[in-house]
Amino acid sequence: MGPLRIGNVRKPNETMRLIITTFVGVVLGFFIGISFPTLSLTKMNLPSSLFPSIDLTYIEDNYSGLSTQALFNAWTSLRGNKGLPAPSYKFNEEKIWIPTNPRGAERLPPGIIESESDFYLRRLWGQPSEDLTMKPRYLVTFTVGYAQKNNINKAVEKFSENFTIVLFHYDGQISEWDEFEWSKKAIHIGARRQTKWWYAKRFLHPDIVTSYDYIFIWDEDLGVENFDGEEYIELVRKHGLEISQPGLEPNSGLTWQMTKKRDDTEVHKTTNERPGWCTDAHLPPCAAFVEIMATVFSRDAWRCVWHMIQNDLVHGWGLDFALRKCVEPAHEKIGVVDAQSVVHQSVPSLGNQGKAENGREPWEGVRERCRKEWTMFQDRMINAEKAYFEAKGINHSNAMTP
Ligand SMILES: *[C@@H]1O[C@H](CO)[C@@H](O)[C@H](O)[C@H]1NC(C)=O
Ligand SMILES: *[C@@H]1O[C@H](CO)[C@@H](O)[C@H](O)[C@H]1NC(C)=O
Ligand SMILES: CC(=O)N[C@H]1CO[C@H](CO)[C@@H](O)[C@@H]1O
Repeated sequence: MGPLRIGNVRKPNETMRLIITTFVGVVLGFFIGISFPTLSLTKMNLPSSLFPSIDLTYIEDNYSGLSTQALFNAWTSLRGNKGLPAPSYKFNEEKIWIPTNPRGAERLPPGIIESESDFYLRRLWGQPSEDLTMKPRYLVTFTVGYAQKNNINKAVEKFSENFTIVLFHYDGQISEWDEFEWSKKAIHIGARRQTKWWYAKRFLHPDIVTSYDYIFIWDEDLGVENFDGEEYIELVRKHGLEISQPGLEPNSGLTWQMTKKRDDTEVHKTTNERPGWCTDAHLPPCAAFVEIMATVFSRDAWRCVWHMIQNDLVHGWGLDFALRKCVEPAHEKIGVVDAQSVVHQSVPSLGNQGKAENGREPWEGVRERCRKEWTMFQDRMINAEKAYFEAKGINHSNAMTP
């Protein structure tokens, strides 16, 4: 900037330059002003009265306005003020390579690696260590369409503050849910016309949900009048259930005897099916079996089940029969909680998000795909086991359980 020639007649482009320079100065000063206190106020313990006119709400609401430039400015001013040394690189001449680190992160010192995460919401300000006033220990997910909002609202009320609520939206309506107070604290994930298992595979990786003792992966059409989340967990713990579901109240035609609520027990792990349905009393559908509409997994069971979910088999049909491969002994660790029950209302929801083709109703195509996926899943499981036993040199027709 040249010296100002006050009184002189300036050429238009000089006037322009002066205006721009002034403007840039003002903007820069402003960003230093707003960035500096947020980044270093607490650290430096300066009285906040030094920054009397900073409106913190403004910063919060305009977070995206904190440009890289602003952060750079703040950093420079920090360095200037505190005499911080430049980041030291002198150790880096010796390269880090740690094969036991997570794949792809071998170049990092182990102390910096965070290989797990969670769904805890944090603040934009303050000390990170003070963000969380509590860490819910259980996770509940519902895959929802807005049409089922009242049902979901009732269901959410049955889960205390010890549960993190995640909604998977298959119909693109998300902000509408904010009419419910709880929705503002829930996590919302949206992708149109996707299923519960599609979401679960993509957003509930075991390393992401590892903070939770139990994970509920539920449909949207469950009636929960006789259900309470905390009491359910208590029973599941007491009876050592790694994979479970609430008993189904006998309303309409139940598919399986196993999942039917009983009145004389807290929990049951085995049942009598129709004659000829069970080759083995310890195997599905007589034991080691729950359905996939209202499933609850322990952390460890979910770590296994997640790996079994196929990316392309989105309906999850057949998964119920295979859950037992994830816990041992399955007939003791899979069960139905009778003392906490739900009603399966069988609302055709996502089914109606299908596509009408060749004169068929949308749900028909969906149903057909479900059946097809069931067969495909079974085939894949059989082939995978076969390949394993063959590779091991074991006669698999002896070794394999049906
Ligand atoms: C939440 O969990 C804590 C710790 O387990 C427990 O003391 C509290 O009673 C739970 N809250 C409710 C509403 O059950
Ligand atoms: C595997 O076992 C079955 C039944 O015991 C037997 O019939 C078959 O010959 C065996 N196959 C091989 C390759 O050993
Ligand atoms: C939400 C909010 O306060 N937004 C503000 C962000 O900054 C602009 C000015 O750049 C204001 O007009 C908005 O009100």
